[in-house]
Amino acid sequence: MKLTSFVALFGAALALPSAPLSSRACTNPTVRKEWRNATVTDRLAYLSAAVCITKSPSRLGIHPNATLQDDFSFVHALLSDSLTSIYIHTVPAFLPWHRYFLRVYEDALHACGYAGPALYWDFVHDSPSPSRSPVWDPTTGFGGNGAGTESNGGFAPRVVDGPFKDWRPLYWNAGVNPHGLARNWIPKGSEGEPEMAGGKYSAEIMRGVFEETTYAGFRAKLEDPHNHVHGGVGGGLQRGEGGPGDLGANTASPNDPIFFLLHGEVDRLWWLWQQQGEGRTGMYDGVDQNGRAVELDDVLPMMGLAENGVVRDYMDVNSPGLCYTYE
Ligand SMILES: [Cu+2]
Repeated sequence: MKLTSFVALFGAALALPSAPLSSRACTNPTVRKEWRNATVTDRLAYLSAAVCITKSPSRLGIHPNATLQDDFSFVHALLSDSLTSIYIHTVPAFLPWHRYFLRVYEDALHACGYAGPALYWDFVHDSPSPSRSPVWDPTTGFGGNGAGTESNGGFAPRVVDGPFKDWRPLYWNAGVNPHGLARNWIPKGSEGEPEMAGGKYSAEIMRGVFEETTYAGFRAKLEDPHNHVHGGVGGGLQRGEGGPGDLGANTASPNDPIFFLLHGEVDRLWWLWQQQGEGRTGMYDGVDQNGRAVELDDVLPMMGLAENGVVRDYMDVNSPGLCYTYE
Protein backbone atom coordinates (compact mmCIF):
# COMPACT_ATOMS: atom_id res chain seq x y z
CA MET A 1 0.00 0.00 0.00
CA LYS A 2 2.74 2.42 0.92
CA LEU A 3 4.56 1.69 -2.32
CA THR A 4 1.46 2.05 -4.47
CA SER A 5 0.67 5.36 -2.78
CA PHE A 6 4.17 6.50 -3.55
CA VAL A 7 3.84 5.46 -7.18
CA ALA A 8 0.44 7.15 -7.44
CA LEU A 9 1.74 10.43 -6.08
CA PHE A 10 5.00 10.62 -7.95
CA GLY A 11 3.76 8.85 -11.05
CA ALA A 12 1.15 11.57 -11.41
CA ALA A 13 3.68 14.30 -10.73
CA LEU A 14 5.86 12.97 -13.56
CA ALA A 15 2.98 12.75 -16.00
CA LEU A 16 3.38 16.39 -16.87
CA PRO A 17 2.69 16.23 -20.60
CA SER A 18 -0.97 15.39 -19.98
CA ALA A 19 -1.41 17.74 -17.02
CA PRO A 20 -1.79 21.49 -17.37
CA LEU A 21 1.42 23.24 -16.33
CA SER A 22 -0.51 25.72 -14.28
CA SER A 23 -0.02 27.05 -10.80
CA ARG A 24 -3.11 25.06 -9.89
CA ALA A 25 -1.23 21.79 -10.09
CA CYS A 26 -1.84 19.52 -7.13
CA THR A 27 1.40 19.68 -5.17
CA ASN A 28 0.14 19.20 -1.63
CA PRO A 29 -2.82 16.78 -1.64
CA THR A 30 -5.16 16.52 1.34
CA VAL A 31 -4.96 13.11 3.00
CA ARG A 32 -8.37 11.58 3.61
CA LYS A 33 -8.49 9.35 6.67
CA GLU A 34 -10.51 6.46 7.97
CA TRP A 35 -12.93 7.56 10.69
CA ARG A 36 -11.12 5.80 13.55
CA ASN A 37 -7.74 7.14 12.42
CA ALA A 38 -8.88 10.75 12.57
CA THR A 39 -8.21 12.57 15.81
CA VAL A 40 -11.12 12.81 18.23
CA THR A 41 -10.96 16.57 17.74
CA ASP A 42 -11.41 16.13 13.98
CA ARG A 43 -14.20 13.59 14.45
CA LEU A 44 -16.11 15.91 16.75
CA ALA A 45 -15.53 18.89 14.46
CA TYR A 46 -16.69 16.83 11.47
CA LEU A 47 -19.87 15.84 13.31
CA SER A 48 -20.71 19.36 14.38
CA ALA A 49 -20.21 20.57 10.80
CA ALA A 50 -22.42 17.71 9.58
CA VAL A 51 -25.10 18.83 12.06
CA CYS A 52 -24.61 22.41 10.84
CA ILE A 53 -25.40 21.24 7.27
CA THR A 54 -28.72 19.84 8.55
CA LYS A 55 -29.53 23.36 9.77
CA SER A 56 -28.09 25.39 6.90
CA PRO A 57 -30.34 27.12 4.38
CA SER A 58 -31.32 25.30 1.22
CA ARG A 59 -29.57 26.29 -2.01
CA LEU A 60 -32.26 24.85 -4.22
CA GLY A 61 -35.15 26.69 -2.57
CA ILE A 62 -37.64 24.06 -3.67
CA HIS A 63 -39.43 23.61 -0.34
CA PRO A 64 -39.75 26.17 2.48
CA ASN A 65 -38.71 23.64 5.13
CA ALA A 66 -35.74 22.21 3.25
CA THR A 67 -32.20 22.51 4.61
CA LEU A 68 -28.92 22.12 2.77
CA GLN A 69 -28.81 18.47 3.90
CA ASP A 70 -32.22 17.97 2.29
CA ASP A 71 -30.82 19.44 -0.93
CA PHE A 72 -28.17 16.71 -1.06
CA SER A 73 -30.88 14.09 -0.63
CA PHE A 74 -33.21 15.68 -3.16
CA VAL A 75 -30.58 15.93 -5.88
CA HIS A 76 -29.53 12.32 -5.28
CA ALA A 77 -33.19 11.24 -5.39
CA LEU A 78 -33.90 13.20 -8.57
CA LEU A 79 -31.06 11.39 -10.28
CA SER A 80 -32.18 7.99 -8.98
CA ASP A 81 -35.92 7.98 -9.48
CA SER A 82 -36.13 8.03 -13.27
CA LEU A 83 -37.54 11.54 -12.93
CA THR A 84 -34.78 13.12 -14.95
CA SER A 85 -33.79 10.25 -17.30
CA ILE A 86 -30.30 10.74 -15.91
CA TYR A 87 -28.80 7.86 -13.98
CA ILE A 88 -26.07 7.82 -11.38
CA HIS A 89 -26.37 4.17 -10.34
CA THR A 90 -25.98 0.95 -12.34
CA VAL A 91 -24.05 2.96 -14.94
CA PRO A 92 -20.39 4.04 -15.37
CA ALA A 93 -21.18 7.52 -13.99
CA PHE A 94 -21.72 5.93 -10.56
CA LEU A 95 -18.11 6.48 -9.49
CA PRO A 96 -17.25 9.95 -10.86
CA TRP A 97 -20.69 11.35 -9.98
CA HIS A 98 -20.39 10.28 -6.33
CA ARG A 99 -16.77 11.49 -6.25
CA TYR A 100 -17.95 14.93 -7.24
CA PHE A 101 -20.93 14.76 -4.85
CA LEU A 102 -18.52 13.99 -1.98
CA ARG A 103 -16.46 17.01 -2.90
CA VAL A 104 -19.55 19.25 -2.81
CA TYR A 105 -20.36 17.86 0.65
CA GLU A 106 -16.76 18.34 1.81
CA ASP A 107 -16.97 21.98 0.74
CA ALA A 108 -20.18 22.32 2.77
CA LEU A 109 -18.44 20.81 5.82
CA HIS A 110 -15.68 23.38 5.45
CA ALA A 111 -18.22 26.19 5.12
CA CYS A 112 -19.64 24.91 8.43
CA GLY A 113 -16.29 25.29 10.16
CA TYR A 114 -14.65 21.88 9.73
CA ALA A 115 -10.99 22.26 8.83
CA GLY A 116 -9.94 18.60 8.52
CA PRO A 117 -9.99 16.19 5.58
CA ALA A 118 -12.99 14.24 4.31
CA LEU A 119 -13.26 10.95 6.19
CA TYR A 120 -14.40 7.48 5.18
CA TRP A 121 -15.66 4.30 6.82
CA ASP A 122 -13.72 1.14 5.99
CA PHE A 123 -16.80 -1.07 5.97
CA VAL A 124 -14.78 -3.95 4.51
CA HIS A 125 -12.60 -3.97 7.62
CA ASP A 126 -15.69 -3.92 9.84
CA SER A 127 -17.67 -6.44 7.78
CA PRO A 128 -17.29 -9.38 10.24
CA SER A 129 -19.07 -7.30 12.90
CA PRO A 130 -20.32 -4.01 11.51
CA SER A 131 -22.38 -3.03 14.57
CA ARG A 132 -19.16 -2.76 16.57
CA SER A 133 -17.70 -0.14 14.28
CA PRO A 134 -16.67 3.10 15.99
CA VAL A 135 -18.69 5.01 13.39
CA TRP A 136 -21.82 4.24 15.49
CA ASP A 137 -20.42 5.68 18.70
CA PRO A 138 -22.99 8.00 20.32
CA THR A 139 -20.35 10.60 21.18
CA THR A 140 -17.55 10.32 18.64
CA GLY A 141 -19.68 8.82 15.87
CA PHE A 142 -23.03 8.95 14.10
CA GLY A 143 -25.15 7.29 16.80
CA GLY A 144 -26.53 3.76 16.61
CA ASN A 145 -29.46 1.79 15.27
CA GLY A 146 -32.98 3.19 15.21
CA ALA A 147 -34.57 2.62 18.62
CA GLY A 148 -37.43 5.10 18.93
CA THR A 149 -40.60 3.48 20.24
CA GLU A 150 -43.05 5.98 18.80
CA SER A 151 -44.32 5.60 15.26
CA ASN A 152 -42.04 7.22 12.72
CA GLY A 153 -44.39 7.78 9.81
CA GLY A 154 -44.22 4.16 8.68
CA PHE A 155 -40.45 4.17 8.49
CA ALA A 156 -37.93 2.34 10.62
CA PRO A 157 -37.44 3.47 14.22
CA ARG A 158 -35.85 6.83 14.77
CA VAL A 159 -32.21 7.12 15.83
CA VAL A 160 -32.25 8.16 19.50
CA ASP A 161 -28.60 8.77 20.30
CA GLY A 162 -25.67 10.65 18.81
CA PRO A 163 -25.52 14.02 17.11
CA PHE A 164 -28.37 13.33 14.64
CA LYS A 165 -31.06 12.20 17.09
CA ASP A 166 -33.06 15.39 16.46
CA TRP A 167 -32.49 15.50 12.72
CA ARG A 168 -35.70 15.25 10.73
CA PRO A 169 -35.10 14.64 7.02
CA LEU A 170 -37.73 16.21 4.76
CA TYR A 171 -37.68 13.83 1.82
CA TRP A 172 -38.35 10.19 1.24
CA ASN A 173 -37.28 9.39 -2.31
CA ALA A 174 -38.10 12.65 -4.14
CA GLY A 175 -41.34 13.21 -2.20
CA VAL A 176 -41.96 15.36 0.88
CA ASN A 177 -42.34 13.06 3.87
CA PRO A 178 -40.78 14.43 7.08
CA HIS A 179 -39.61 11.83 9.60
CA GLY A 180 -36.96 11.18 12.22
CA LEU A 181 -33.67 9.81 10.88
CA ALA A 182 -34.42 6.09 10.58
CA ARG A 183 -32.12 3.06 10.75
CA ASN A 184 -33.02 -0.60 10.71
CA TRP A 185 -29.89 -2.70 10.85
CA ILE A 186 -30.32 -6.13 9.31
CA PRO A 187 -30.08 -8.51 12.26
CA LYS A 188 -27.51 -11.23 12.67
CA GLY A 189 -28.50 -14.51 11.08
CA SER A 190 -30.95 -12.95 8.68
CA GLU A 191 -30.27 -14.21 5.14
CA GLY A 192 -27.52 -16.40 6.61
CA GLU A 193 -25.42 -13.32 7.17
CA PRO A 194 -23.51 -11.72 9.93
CA GLU A 195 -25.38 -8.62 11.03
CA MET A 196 -25.89 -5.75 8.57
CA ALA A 197 -25.33 -8.15 5.66
CA GLY A 198 -21.60 -7.96 6.40
CA GLY A 199 -20.92 -11.11 4.38
CA LYS A 200 -21.86 -9.22 1.23
CA TYR A 201 -19.01 -6.70 1.59
CA SER A 202 -16.31 -8.86 3.13
CA ALA A 203 -12.61 -8.82 2.21
CA GLU A 204 -13.21 -11.98 0.19
CA ILE A 205 -15.99 -10.34 -1.83
CA MET A 206 -13.73 -7.35 -2.39
CA ARG A 207 -10.92 -9.55 -3.72
CA GLY A 208 -13.31 -10.68 -6.43
CA VAL A 209 -14.20 -7.07 -7.24
CA PHE A 210 -10.53 -6.20 -7.62
CA GLU A 211 -9.96 -9.03 -10.09
CA GLU A 212 -11.83 -6.97 -12.67
CA THR A 213 -9.46 -5.34 -15.14
CA THR A 214 -11.92 -3.12 -17.04
CA TYR A 215 -13.57 -0.04 -15.62
CA ALA A 216 -17.03 -1.30 -16.60
CA GLY A 217 -16.42 -4.63 -14.88
CA PHE A 218 -15.01 -3.06 -11.73
CA ARG A 219 -17.80 -0.50 -11.42
CA ALA A 220 -20.50 -3.14 -11.91
CA LYS A 221 -18.99 -5.47 -9.31
CA LEU A 222 -18.25 -2.74 -6.76
CA GLU A 223 -21.76 -1.38 -6.81
CA ASP A 224 -23.19 -4.57 -5.32
CA PRO A 225 -21.29 -4.59 -1.99
CA HIS A 226 -22.03 -0.86 -1.77
CA ASN A 227 -25.75 -1.63 -2.13
CA HIS A 228 -25.49 -4.13 0.71
CA VAL A 229 -23.96 -1.56 3.05
CA HIS A 230 -26.89 0.73 2.25
CA GLY A 231 -29.36 -2.08 2.92
CA GLY A 232 -27.49 -3.50 5.89
CA VAL A 233 -27.59 -0.19 7.76
CA GLY A 234 -30.87 1.18 6.48
CA GLY A 235 -32.85 -2.01 6.13
CA GLY A 236 -34.66 -2.87 2.95
CA LEU A 237 -38.30 -2.54 2.08
CA GLN A 238 -38.99 -6.18 2.76
CA ARG A 239 -37.10 -6.28 6.01
CA GLY A 240 -40.34 -6.19 7.91
CA GLU A 241 -40.38 -4.91 11.42
CA GLY A 242 -40.31 -1.18 11.54
CA GLY A 243 -40.09 -0.55 7.82
CA PRO A 244 -37.16 0.85 5.90
CA GLY A 245 -34.53 3.24 7.19
CA ASP A 246 -33.03 6.22 5.43
CA LEU A 247 -29.89 4.58 4.10
CA GLY A 248 -31.81 1.58 2.74
CA ALA A 249 -34.45 1.44 0.05
CA ASN A 250 -34.68 5.19 -0.24
CA THR A 251 -33.20 7.28 -3.03
CA ALA A 252 -32.92 10.16 -0.54
CA SER A 253 -30.27 8.08 1.25
CA PRO A 254 -27.99 11.10 1.86
CA ASN A 255 -30.56 11.81 4.60
CA ASP A 256 -28.29 9.68 6.78
CA PRO A 257 -24.98 11.54 7.09
CA ILE A 258 -23.12 8.20 7.27
CA PHE A 259 -23.83 8.11 3.51
CA PHE A 260 -20.80 10.32 2.94
CA LEU A 261 -18.46 8.00 4.88
CA LEU A 262 -19.84 4.96 3.06
CA HIS A 263 -19.21 6.66 -0.28
CA GLY A 264 -15.80 7.82 0.91
CA GLU A 265 -14.87 4.13 1.11
CA VAL A 266 -16.36 3.43 -2.33
CA ASP A 267 -14.28 6.30 -3.67
CA ARG A 268 -11.16 5.00 -1.92
CA LEU A 269 -11.68 1.53 -3.40
CA TRP A 270 -11.88 3.07 -6.88
CA TRP A 271 -8.70 5.04 -6.14
CA LEU A 272 -6.95 1.81 -5.03
CA TRP A 273 -8.06 -0.02 -8.16
CA GLN A 274 -6.90 2.85 -10.35
CA GLN A 275 -3.36 2.38 -9.00
CA GLN A 276 -3.27 -1.32 -9.74
CA GLY A 277 -2.88 -1.16 -13.52
CA GLU A 278 -1.38 0.97 -16.24
CA GLY A 279 -3.66 3.73 -17.51
CA ARG A 280 -6.50 3.01 -15.11
CA THR A 281 -6.77 6.60 -13.93
CA GLY A 282 -8.06 7.50 -17.37
CA MET A 283 -10.07 4.33 -17.86
CA TYR A 284 -13.78 5.05 -18.33
CA ASP A 285 -15.90 2.71 -20.39
CA GLY A 286 -19.21 0.89 -20.52
CA VAL A 287 -22.66 2.01 -21.57
CA ASP A 288 -25.25 4.23 -19.94
CA GLN A 289 -28.94 3.43 -19.33
CA ASN A 290 -29.69 4.02 -23.02
CA GLY A 291 -26.93 1.73 -24.27
CA ARG A 292 -24.75 4.67 -25.36
CA ALA A 293 -21.00 4.28 -24.85
CA VAL A 294 -19.91 6.69 -22.14
CA GLU A 295 -17.22 9.34 -22.68
CA LEU A 296 -14.91 11.39 -20.51
CA ASP A 297 -16.73 14.51 -21.70
CA ASP A 298 -20.04 13.36 -20.21
CA VAL A 299 -21.70 15.82 -17.85
CA LEU A 300 -22.13 15.12 -14.13
CA PRO A 301 -25.35 16.96 -13.24
CA MET A 302 -25.72 18.59 -9.82
CA MET A 303 -29.17 20.06 -10.44
CA GLY A 304 -28.35 23.43 -8.90
CA LEU A 305 -26.65 22.10 -5.74
CA ALA A 306 -23.33 22.96 -7.42
CA GLU A 307 -22.18 23.61 -10.98
CA ASN A 308 -22.42 20.63 -13.27
CA GLY A 309 -19.15 18.75 -13.64
CA VAL A 310 -17.48 16.78 -16.41
CA VAL A 311 -16.35 13.18 -15.89
CA ARG A 312 -12.72 13.80 -16.94
CA ASP A 313 -12.24 16.27 -14.08
CA TYR A 314 -13.20 13.60 -11.54
CA MET A 315 -11.15 10.66 -12.75
CA ASP A 316 -7.88 11.44 -11.02
CA VAL A 317 -7.72 12.48 -7.36
CA ASN A 318 -4.50 14.32 -8.22
CA SER A 319 -6.30 16.62 -10.62
CA PRO A 320 -6.21 20.29 -9.52
CA GLY A 321 -9.92 20.43 -8.70
CA LEU A 322 -9.71 17.41 -6.37
CA CYS A 323 -6.12 17.19 -5.06
CA TYR A 324 -6.44 14.55 -2.36
CA THR A 325 -5.19 11.11 -1.57
CA TYR A 326 -6.05 8.40 0.93
CA GLU A 327 -3.83 7.41 3.84
CU1 LIG B 1 -25.91 7.10 -4.74
